[in-house]
Amino acid sequence: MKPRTSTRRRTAKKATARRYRYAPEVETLPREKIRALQLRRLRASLRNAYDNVPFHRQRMTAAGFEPGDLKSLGDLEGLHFTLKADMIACYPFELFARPRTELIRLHASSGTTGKPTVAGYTRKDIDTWSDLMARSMACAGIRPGDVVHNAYGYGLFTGGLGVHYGGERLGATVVPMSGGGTERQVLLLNDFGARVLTCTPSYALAIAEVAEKQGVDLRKSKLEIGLFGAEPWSESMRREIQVRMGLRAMDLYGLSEILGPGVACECEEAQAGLHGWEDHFVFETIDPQTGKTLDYGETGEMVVTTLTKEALPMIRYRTRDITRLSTERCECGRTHLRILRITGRNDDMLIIRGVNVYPSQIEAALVGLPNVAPHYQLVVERQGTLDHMTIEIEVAPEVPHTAALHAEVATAVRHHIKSAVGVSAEVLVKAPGEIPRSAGKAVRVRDLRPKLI
Ligand code: DLL
Repeated sequence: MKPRTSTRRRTAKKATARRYRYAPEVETLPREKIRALQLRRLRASLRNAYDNVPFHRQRMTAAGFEPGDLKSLGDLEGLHFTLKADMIACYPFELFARPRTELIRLHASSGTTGKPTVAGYTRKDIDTWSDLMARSMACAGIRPGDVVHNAYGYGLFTGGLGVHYGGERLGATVVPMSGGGTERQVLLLNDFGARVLTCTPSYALAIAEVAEKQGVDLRKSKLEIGLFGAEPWSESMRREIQVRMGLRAMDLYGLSEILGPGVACECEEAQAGLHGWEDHFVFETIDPQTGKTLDYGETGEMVVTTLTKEALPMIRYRTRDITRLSTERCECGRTHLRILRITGRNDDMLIIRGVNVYPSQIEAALVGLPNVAPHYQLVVERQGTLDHMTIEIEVAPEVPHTAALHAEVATAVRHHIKSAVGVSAEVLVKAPGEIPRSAGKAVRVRDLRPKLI
């Protein structure tokens, strides 16, 4: 039996409310139209890079290529990669395609050693970024009128200001908290009635922990959505945060060399992979050893080309991020491909007795184990000719701290890691609070191996 008209109308209204989109036409563009748009925009973007950035012009000329030669998206494969090392060699402004006076903002990546990579934005770039962040936030379930508690760091890091401008563009009420001062974060999260928390997943856990210590039950607060990213995190971590905070933890991706946050975002309907906004970027995966382009579905290093950036057009930027791309239909109706969960960065891969392992694999196996808190660090040392790993963990605060229990937990974790990840590691159990907490990107690895010069 058909539902009565009023019920039907109500159901339709509910579906439309659920399917709220920031840019509905473009988010659901048929794939052949996306590709046609990409080709048009790629021509203009290559032209911008060729005409205005000597680095790109020299590389294209060396490959016997001129932007007018581009016939299909496949031709991109013949073009040069841009590496982080190229950005550093061109420090600070040599990759910019616009004079400095046309830039209204600079950001820079932290960079653990030496010089940072610098990103510049024209007014139009900031406008595009705000739109893409607003689109990403809506995709994750955030709505105009929501209170967004933004605990990403404000400053040279793109997280704080990126989410801030996107939230304002969407019509949300943004609380510019930045990272740190965790007790105060808990207080204002509650008092301002935030529906949304934005920060790194590791900082979300630190906030949850402080709230629990203060006797504040965030599961009873108005929080419903967490928009987390800027560092690799696992499905186990997602479950842990969701249970502890009583919200849906959504994944947000981006990098400063390409834009900042808002390059890709998960949708609330599927929560299964990040929709990469293909009207502004071309995504590829390559074999990191050979540089050969891989098919969709194959695991490799993601490479991104910008289509609309004015100040910093980027050609085939090697992100170092390891993932798979999927063009399978998504139940949300969006047609843009999905970047599956990023397992880690090329540079973070450890080789322990011949076994390749990413910190996020250890995290996936560790988080959620009985009596173990979701905080960890991996310490890597050289013992003779072999690399040796110690996993530092904490026991959960509510369990009794006896030497016997610590020994029991260490043995259980060692066995579990060996069977789940395939590596032998020592396990060092620490007391609650002993593993450093971070207000931004967590430091997961302490590498004590001698540096090769
Ligand atoms: O982390 C931009 C950002 C801010 C993204 C806030 C999401 C939220 P960078 O500091 O340049 O930019 O670092 C970029 O962080 O290449 C990845 O290795 C990692 N990363 C970012 N998002 C994710 C994610 C910002 N969702 C680098 N999952 C990237 C895994 C991520 N890794």
